[in-house]
Amino acid sequence: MFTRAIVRQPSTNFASGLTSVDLGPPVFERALRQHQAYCEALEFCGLDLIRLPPADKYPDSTFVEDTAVLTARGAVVTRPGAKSRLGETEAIPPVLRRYYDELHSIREPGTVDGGDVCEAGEHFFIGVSRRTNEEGAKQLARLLDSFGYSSSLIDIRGLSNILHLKSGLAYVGGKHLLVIEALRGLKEFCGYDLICLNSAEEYAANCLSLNSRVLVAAGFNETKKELERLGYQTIALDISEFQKMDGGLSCLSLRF
Ligand code: CIR
Repeated sequence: MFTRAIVRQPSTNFASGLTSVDLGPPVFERALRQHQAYCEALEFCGLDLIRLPPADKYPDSTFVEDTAVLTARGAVVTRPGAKSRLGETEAIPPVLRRYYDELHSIREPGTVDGGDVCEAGEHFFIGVSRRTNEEGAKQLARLLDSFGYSSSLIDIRGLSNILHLKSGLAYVGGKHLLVIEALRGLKEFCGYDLICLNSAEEYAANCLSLNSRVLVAAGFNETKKELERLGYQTIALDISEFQKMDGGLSCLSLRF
């Protein structure tokens, strides 16, 4: 059960952030409206929001998920893999100290983006990606182990179509994992029930399970219908402007 989420409104220079997709520049006013609707959906799911001020110095800082890994038993401040994003973590410890007795952190030369970390109950999948290096992934695995969680590393460096592990994988509840085709055959997912996305809906893999609801990107109706068929209550949210900057639903908050 989540009770809180950290969010950060996009800064005015949000369009100068990093992106690898070719969907055109985001429209700032629309991004603000979409962010507001996202925040309202989190509140509807029972979360109290902690709002960090927008930071012009860091155009990607609205993707606050990448700055920490928060669990019920411990918190880890990450070390994002993109140089332009390293300073984003400075805003995190002052907030987390209110809720966690001890904060851990990823140390140089390790790098971890929170978007590469997929919690599935007592187990965590950690992506080794263009952002999260092996050293960072191993540091995180050791910290999770010290909290009493198991983890497995999944190397996605060979997949050019996803930035982070959670761009292609989501845990939605029970034994259900939503996966893109390229990840479905992995031995690490043995014992889970896989919901495989159709190729036109792969962006919808980054959905967000929050208490009794699943947030799904709007416009991906097959995925939404499949989740509903399996008994999940969904909320569709338009996040087109964040998609243009390589982001998805999970990236916009840190839930705990
Ligand atoms: C970046 O490239 O770092 C941002 N434009 C997008 C980060 C998305 N974050 C996430 O998936 N957790």
